[in-house]
Amino acid sequence: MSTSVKDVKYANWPDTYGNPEWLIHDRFGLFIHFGLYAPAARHEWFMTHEKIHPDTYRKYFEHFEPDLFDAKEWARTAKKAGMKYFVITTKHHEGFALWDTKLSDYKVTNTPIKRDLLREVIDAFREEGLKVGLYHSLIDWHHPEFTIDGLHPQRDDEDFKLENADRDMNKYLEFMHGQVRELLTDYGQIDYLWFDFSYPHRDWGWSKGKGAMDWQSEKLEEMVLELQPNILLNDRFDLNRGVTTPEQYQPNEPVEENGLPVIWEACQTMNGTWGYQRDNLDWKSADTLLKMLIDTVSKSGNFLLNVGPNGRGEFDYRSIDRLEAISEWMRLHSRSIYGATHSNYKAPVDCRYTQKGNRLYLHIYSWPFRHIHLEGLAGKVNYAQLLNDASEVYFREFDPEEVITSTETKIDRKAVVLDLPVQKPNVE
Ligand code: FHN
Repeated sequence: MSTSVKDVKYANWPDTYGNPEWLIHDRFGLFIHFGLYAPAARHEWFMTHEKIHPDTYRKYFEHFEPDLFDAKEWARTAKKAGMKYFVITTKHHEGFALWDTKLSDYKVTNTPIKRDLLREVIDAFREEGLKVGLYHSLIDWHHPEFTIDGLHPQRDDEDFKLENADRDMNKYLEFMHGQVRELLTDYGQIDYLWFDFSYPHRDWGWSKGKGAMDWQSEKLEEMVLELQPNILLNDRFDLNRGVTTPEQYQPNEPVEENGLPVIWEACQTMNGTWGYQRDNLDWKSADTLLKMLIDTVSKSGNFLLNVGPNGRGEFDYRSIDRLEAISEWMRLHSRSIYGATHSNYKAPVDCRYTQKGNRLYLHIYSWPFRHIHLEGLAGKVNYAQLLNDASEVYFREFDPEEVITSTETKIDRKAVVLDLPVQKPNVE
């Protein structure tokens, strides 16, 4: 089933874009949201949601000193969890640059930490063999020429009109394109550029804000591909092509458009927020995150799992806990993820199939199983017995019409590996 990306036509991938083969093979990445919002510990939109005036917000700039920051530790943790690429916020909507930009004083090298943290992260993750992805916010709440729009709920329309009256968006665009140019010039090969975000965007139905024309997206894309011809791009600068990155969304089927597969990536949080939020109680379990990873790949997607490091520069213990559980499962079963995709077979209830070539991986989501009718492959199977007897069970492909009457399954070493879920309960 899984053929090389060169052999497949994708609905959202123009010939001028780089070859997305590594992305489609690697399947699992780390999203990192790190900025001035981290020490505030109330997630990355709190400046707007809590109506904080820029002058007040500046104290987070003046005191930004993630003293326990260790990019190598971040990279080791991501690699151990089985992640093959990462995407880090170079600048989020707050406008703060995590690198030593020459185009603004609102940058990490002007804070007490004084270091170019983006360079340390890129070097450390590249050293561990992960592909380099950069998130860059098109929106900028700090730049004096960025025209505020409906994304700033703390001001009503009259405020916007007053505030924007003397702003020149063309000056902001020169700045924004210039910072993108810096990122794609000064940090070696960048594998993936992740813009954020536009309204209206694809079919997500968001109805206000800026879109491709406002960003001069065609011109931006031309510059990006000139600087880094093999880079992969997402579609949030509203060109509706490139990696489709729906927001915390799990489709029911593999994502297609006009009968062609779409290259897509689910970006998901561990706890409902992207930036660090200390008091958040909405943490997903490792089991849930694993099932989301498997579910995404079973629908031919990638899974970009977010961590929001805290103000000291560390991954929160709750993030570490989940990444460690995922790393153990990936140690055993990453072959059912890397290079795998959806299957044309219909998985049994509460199971998922991922398939790689003629090898099918059955992921069992819930217990206890007594009998499952494995449509399209085997007949009635007593998985409980099988799982008890073997840590790995090979099933041969059966003609869909063939039904095995016995509870035993003819096993020969042909097509299918049954991988165990992360917890193998005692099945009586
Ligand atoms: O507003 C941002 C949000 O803070 C976060 O960065 C997510 C990540 O996909 N993108 C935007 C919301 O879609």
